[in-house]
Amino acid sequence: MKLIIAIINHDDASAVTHNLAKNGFSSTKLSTTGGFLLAGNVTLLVGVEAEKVQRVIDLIGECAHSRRQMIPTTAEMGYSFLPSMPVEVTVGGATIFVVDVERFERL
Ligand code: 2BA
Repeated sequence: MKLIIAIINHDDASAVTHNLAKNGFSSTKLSTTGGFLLAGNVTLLVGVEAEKVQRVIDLIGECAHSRRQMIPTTAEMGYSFLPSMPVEVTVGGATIFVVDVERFERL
């Protein structure tokens, strides 16, 4: 068994969890915060048999879209700080980790 940990955009979370449920996959949704943008995102936990991992990743990919986001930065000029200059970053549709599950119990 594998555990899929998928970090997705908050705005895509409902569509992704609905798509998973519609196709028979359970998921748990956690409210998380990205360490770089410090913006809210969503982390999904999905436990599945190894042979279904790619199917789950495909279902997530159908609903999780990448976005371009402007973030403020502050440029330093020796003795003072310039006003913040926005920089654009691309936030991926989903960041996915797949890890082995040593033991799974439902009590
Ligand atoms: P954040 O950490 O808020 O990062 C949001 C986006 O900012 C990233 O999108 C990336 O485009 C950019 N970014 C992140 N760190 C950067 C840096 N040091 N320098 C320049 N740009 C940077 P994604 O890569 O698609 O990541 C989306 C979210 O997925 C991240 O939100 C974080 O919550 C999670 N994530 C990404 N890689 C991870 C990793 N290796 N481990 C754990 N979580 C990760």
